[in-house]
Amino acid sequence: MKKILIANRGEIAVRVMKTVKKMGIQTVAVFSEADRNAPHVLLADEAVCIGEAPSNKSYLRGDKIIEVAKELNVDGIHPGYGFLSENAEFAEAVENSGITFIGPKSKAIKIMGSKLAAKETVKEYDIPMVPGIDEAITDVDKAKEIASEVGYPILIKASAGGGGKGMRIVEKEEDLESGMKRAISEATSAFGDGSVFVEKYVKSPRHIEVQVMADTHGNVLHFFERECSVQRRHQKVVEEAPSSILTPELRKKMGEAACKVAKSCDYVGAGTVEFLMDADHNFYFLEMNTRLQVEHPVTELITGVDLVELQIKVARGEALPMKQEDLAINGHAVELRVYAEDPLNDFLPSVGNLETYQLPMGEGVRVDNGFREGMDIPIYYDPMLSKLITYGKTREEAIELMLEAIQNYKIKGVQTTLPFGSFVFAHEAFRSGNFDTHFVKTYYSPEKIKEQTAAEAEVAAMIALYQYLEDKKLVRLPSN
Ligand code: MV4
Repeated sequence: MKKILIANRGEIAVRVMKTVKKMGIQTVAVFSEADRNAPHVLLADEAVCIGEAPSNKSYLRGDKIIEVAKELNVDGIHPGYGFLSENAEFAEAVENSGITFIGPKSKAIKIMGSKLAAKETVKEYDIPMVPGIDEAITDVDKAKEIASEVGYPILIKASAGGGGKGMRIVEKEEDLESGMKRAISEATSAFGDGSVFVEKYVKSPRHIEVQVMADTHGNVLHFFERECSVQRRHQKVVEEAPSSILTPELRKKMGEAACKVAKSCDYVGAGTVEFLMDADHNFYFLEMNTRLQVEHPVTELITGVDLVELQIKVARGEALPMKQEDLAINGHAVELRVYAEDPLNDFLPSVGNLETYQLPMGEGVRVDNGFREGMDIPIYYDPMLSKLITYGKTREEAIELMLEAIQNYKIKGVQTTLPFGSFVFAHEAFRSGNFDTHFVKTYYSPEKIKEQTAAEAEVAAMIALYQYLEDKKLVRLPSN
């Protein structure tokens, strides 16, 4: 491969290009009219405007992107995450045009895009699943039968759903009929597919996912787990690797289960197998994401591998250059997604101009960033500015570094999730490792950040006053 087109924008386009360049491969950026001066455009060897600002006129225009790739003699297309990354038709169209799609075959994308097809596919592989039914269900009596077998509360899920969309908890039998009718009609209008199924509702789950990578020679490796239990409305905000609760035995079991999920669909490339873990540390397969994930850096920091480099190598047909025994966890990494959103105002997007934008630096600090001082944040896309990642020998060290890095990240002009990050990483429940997916709902309110800001402002005022009085020689504090 001599030339790779990155079909994405923002921090992930920049991150992918860094590795492509490191490998001595030429880079092609595509961009919308809103992104003319964006970092990913300036970093690329070649850059082509593919349309107007809205995603459906630019970053989602698979046909246009393939046309550009053919014109510039591109050998491979890296889709990043979001946009076209899990679009089976796009992956197929890329391959049909003689270009390598840096990702799995469209068959695997299609299977894992449907929760029911995924369950069906992994069935014979002895993967733990949440008790329930693994086929589309419309009959209320059948649903009642399953529900009384597994016990209430139950969860109705849409097969085509994702990220929590189309889920409905049912507490008792008399609510099942109306719950199902609503779930089916919601799924039909949201996804054009009304298939729903029923599972036992796991009450206080933790979200633990396993990074896998497969080559075209039948090798599948896992790169241990990430924990992403701190979410709000199914949007991850804080991630870490490894999870603070896994034992080596559980880690091995989950890693092996994840590899089996990958094998079940002839997976190639980087993928993530999501599990739920209940309070008794039972784990259940949920779904597989067939892309490089936002939170992949925490895995890179604890394993020392460059996952994008491996993606490119396996896409070129090379065998994975290591064995499972060669992989080990070294240290601990935490990540905060820095969004231009206002944590004091229901996390509404806070777009505007980055009047001040200075990144924290130092040993153990990594910032995967897509912005520069002075830039406007486009309203058209996901408002994530960057990912702040810190690495330490221990979890405590990584968390301390994170709190320091948040203080050293200077942003003016928009509200961000940085203060929310300080709240999470300073919180006793997070620090002790005793938390689940209800963390934000249980502990967070805007007042928590207001209190924090007020306390910080008080300290700042005291320091300023002291300095003022010192400068005027009005006070002398005892010194030694
Ligand atoms: C569940 C569950 C409890 N029980 N399934 C949310 C998104 C989708 N990936 C699956 N999800 C869940 N499935 C059963 N049987 C709870 C969730 C869930 C959740 C999962 C992971 C991370 C955060 C979550 C927040 C709320 C609910």
